Amino acid sequence: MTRTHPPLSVIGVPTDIGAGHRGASMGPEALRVAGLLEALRERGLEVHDRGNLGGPHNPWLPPVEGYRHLDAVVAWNRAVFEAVSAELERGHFPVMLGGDHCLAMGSVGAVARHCRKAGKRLRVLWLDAHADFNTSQITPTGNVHGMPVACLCGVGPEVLTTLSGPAPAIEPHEVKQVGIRSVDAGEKRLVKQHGIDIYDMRHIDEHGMRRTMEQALADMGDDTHLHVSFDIDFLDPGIAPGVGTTVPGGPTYREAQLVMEMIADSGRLASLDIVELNPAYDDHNRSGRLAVDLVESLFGKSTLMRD
Ligand code: HAR
Ligand code: MN
Ligand code: MN
Ligand code: MN
Repeated sequence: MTRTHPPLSVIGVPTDIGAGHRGASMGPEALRVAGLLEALRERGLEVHDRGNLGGPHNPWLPPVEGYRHLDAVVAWNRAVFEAVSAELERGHFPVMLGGDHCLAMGSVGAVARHCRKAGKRLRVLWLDAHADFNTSQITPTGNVHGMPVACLCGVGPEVLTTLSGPAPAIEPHEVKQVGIRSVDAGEKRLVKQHGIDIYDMRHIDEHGMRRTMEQALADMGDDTHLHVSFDIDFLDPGIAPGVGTTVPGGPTYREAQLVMEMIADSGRLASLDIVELNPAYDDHNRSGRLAVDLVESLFGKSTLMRD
């Protein structure tokens, strides 16, 4: 299947400011070293590497009122929001290279604001082991990478919930989560209360990945902007050890390939985060290379010609 994408703008976000382990700040370079840009160009895409954003260094402090490094998280996300907004404005497809998952507040915030202005529908597909729906009251760690989905839905500190404007960036029904297998006690109550569609590993075990992805990608139309937020810890740690927070029992290589292929076939993909790759935990950049392999499928690489 041949698909046309607008030019891609690749934006490095070299920070671990929201994480519980140091090292995700090296993620952007590991993805470049694994050949991400070349692989995308090989797909026939026009790819611009915008280099890396800058922001505060990680002071590695304990939580203050339930947040670690809140001011620095805000600074990084303002930079992400501005950069992604500028790329969407010029009609490009933004690709964030994380960096920890807190950056999705800036990227999804910018995408959501763009969709409202352009009259487009938004679908956020959150591929992750974690629901990332914690708040300062219920977080076991204070790490803000465990909070971006809540903040995007308007649940969180005002400095983060208003990044993209006064209203919540997204409505709960706009996000679908796949691969989830670690949700904290208080977080379980919150995701239920907000009605987040979570296709957890049990759902995948019972229905299979094909049916799961049909459900997660259902009801999109020509006017839908699909944003994929790909947390590398979505993948089973046996194939992707290079993350700070591994959770056993994730999707296999074949399941992950099918996820990417089905997203590509939807034809709606318009922005992407690749987050939480932590080279300090990796094995000779194995997880970085796997991410590149999967992203090739996400942009339509397949074994045979299909249509
Ligand atoms: N739920 C745990 C917490 O809030 C762990 C969150 C880990 N998050 C990520 N991103 N690695 O999904 O601390
Ligand atoms: Mn995450
Ligand atoms: Mn995760
Ligand atoms: Mn709506």
